[in-house]
Amino acid sequence: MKFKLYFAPGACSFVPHAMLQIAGADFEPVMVKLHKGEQNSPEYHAINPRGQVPVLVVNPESESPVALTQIVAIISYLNDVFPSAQFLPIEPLAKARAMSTLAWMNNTVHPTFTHIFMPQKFTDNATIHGDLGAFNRKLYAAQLAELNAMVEAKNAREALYLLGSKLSPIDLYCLTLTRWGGMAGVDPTTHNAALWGHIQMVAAHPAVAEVVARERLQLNVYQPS
Ligand SMILES: N[C@@H](CCC(=O)N[C@@H](CS)C(=O)NCC(=O)O)C(=O)O
Repeated sequence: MKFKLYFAPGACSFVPHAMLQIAGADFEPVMVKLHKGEQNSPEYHAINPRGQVPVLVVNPESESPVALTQIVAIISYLNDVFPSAQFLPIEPLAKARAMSTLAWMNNTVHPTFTHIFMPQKFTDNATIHGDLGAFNRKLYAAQLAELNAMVEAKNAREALYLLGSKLSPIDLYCLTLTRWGGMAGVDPTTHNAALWGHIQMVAAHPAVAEVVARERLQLNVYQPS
């Protein structure tokens, strides 16, 4: 089976990008330059009318390729298609708990950052963009602290990854959200030490390191103001 993944460097699409690499999937990564607005072009809207990454195209060379959007759905699909990667637990309750964390990351933490990075998506009143950013920076810092506590708890259990011995999409999403923290004013080296240590370990996984290099990511993007 072949795939095409539309991704943007450093965006949430990192999660499926790394999963495809870890699984050894036959896929073509296609870069979308969000800063140039490529996601709003008619060509890209023909692929995803919502103008966002990621999009996973299944069987892109076939007569009926299927474009799948939404990270949580893509994660669930890749978990089913690549069972040997053991991305998610098999036991129903453990799997549901993993999905619960992923849903929270995707529907709460991720949009909190969007309020900081793209306030224009939430109000066209530019005079309140600063306030929106400031308020959501505080929320985001608290959410990263929650992730840090999750990592501390898994360290106390002496587990390698957040779900145990296997690298999961939760660890990958942690990497993305922690990087974004740098842009939101949270220095990962002085806050959330456990989380910072964890994402460096995740980034050193050979398949993840390949994707970090392909997307040319720097893990710490914090710049003091
Ligand atoms: N809920 C969506 C969120 C996707 C999303 O927010 N993508 C961002 C990048 S992290 C994007 O494409 N932003 C460009 C835009 O909205 O213009 C998902 O899970 O796929």
